[in-house]
Amino acid sequence: MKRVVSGIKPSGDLTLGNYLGAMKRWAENQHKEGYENFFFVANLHAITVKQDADQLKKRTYDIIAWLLTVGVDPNRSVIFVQSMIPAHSEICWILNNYVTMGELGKMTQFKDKSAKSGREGQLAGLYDYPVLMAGDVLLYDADEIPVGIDQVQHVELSRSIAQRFNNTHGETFKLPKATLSEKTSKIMSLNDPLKKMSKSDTEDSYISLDENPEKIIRKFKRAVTDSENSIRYGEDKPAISNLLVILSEFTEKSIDELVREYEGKGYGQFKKDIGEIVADKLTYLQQKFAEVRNDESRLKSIISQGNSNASILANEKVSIVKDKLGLI
Ligand code: AQP
Repeated sequence: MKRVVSGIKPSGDLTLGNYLGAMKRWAENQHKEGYENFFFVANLHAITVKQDADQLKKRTYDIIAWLLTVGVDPNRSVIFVQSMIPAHSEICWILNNYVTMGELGKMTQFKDKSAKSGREGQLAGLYDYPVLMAGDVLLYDADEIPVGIDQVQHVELSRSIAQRFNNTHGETFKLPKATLSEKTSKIMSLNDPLKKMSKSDTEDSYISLDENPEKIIRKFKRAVTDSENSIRYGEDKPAISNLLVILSEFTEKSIDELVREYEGKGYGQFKKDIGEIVADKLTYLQQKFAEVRNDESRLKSIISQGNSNASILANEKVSIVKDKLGLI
């Protein structure tokens, strides 16, 4: 049995990137034979950037409700909240002693996110984020981590940390492997196709899952395009390629099929169609979401069940680690 572990930060409204790159795949992967899935709300990761407390709490339940909406099934997968399992914070502190400042300083996400605040304003939590992430997966002996391409570097670091601990104290952690979906590993920003679509970026750069249809259609209409008015997939057409990937995910048609369908048609028609198709599907999902989100007592009971299943493994791992280190 292979174990899959992955999380989402409640650091903003969920985007098409989170949906296509993570949640939709998580739901699909549940039906693969021989896999055991653990999905969590990474709220401890979210506070590495300033958050409003009420918003953070609301978004935590929103993520759980979105997971259920897109088909993550609590009877097939363990769904839990990171902050409710103290073992995550505990293992992070311990693993901090198996990673160097040099390694953490090289992480691209830290460099990108801290660039805005300058060296003096950089938070230690943001710097340490990859160690918390290593703990998240090592606690559960995860085999596979389905992530977007931007997170691969962090999974590699988790492997190095695990390897280092194992070399010193004997076999303790399984070495996790990042798994990428070919097409959706990186959904790009609508106004800069060289940048990842991110929930904390400017509003017109992403589609949030709770966006109304008019706004969705408008944002796609305004999405940047490439030179030469033809619908093709390729490195020289990053904006159109990104839109083709999105359309392909929403229509279940292959990129080749779509390229053939749009031969001789212009960008205007293409972007209008994508806007309408995405708006339709999201409106349908939003209706489902509203029902699921409304039943907060059900959400709480799913979280509580998931927490209790996850805690068994997490606590066991922390206790093995503490024993090896002589921590009583
Ligand atoms: N644009 C994307 N394309 C493909 N996958 C994506 N993911 C996020 N954005 C894209 C994947 O979603 C999972 C959860 O991500 P996260 O919310 O925990 O962190 P993130 O990757 O940092 O997401 P954001 O939206 O960019 O958040 P902020 O702006 O707060 O940093 C991960 O598997 C991620 O790869």
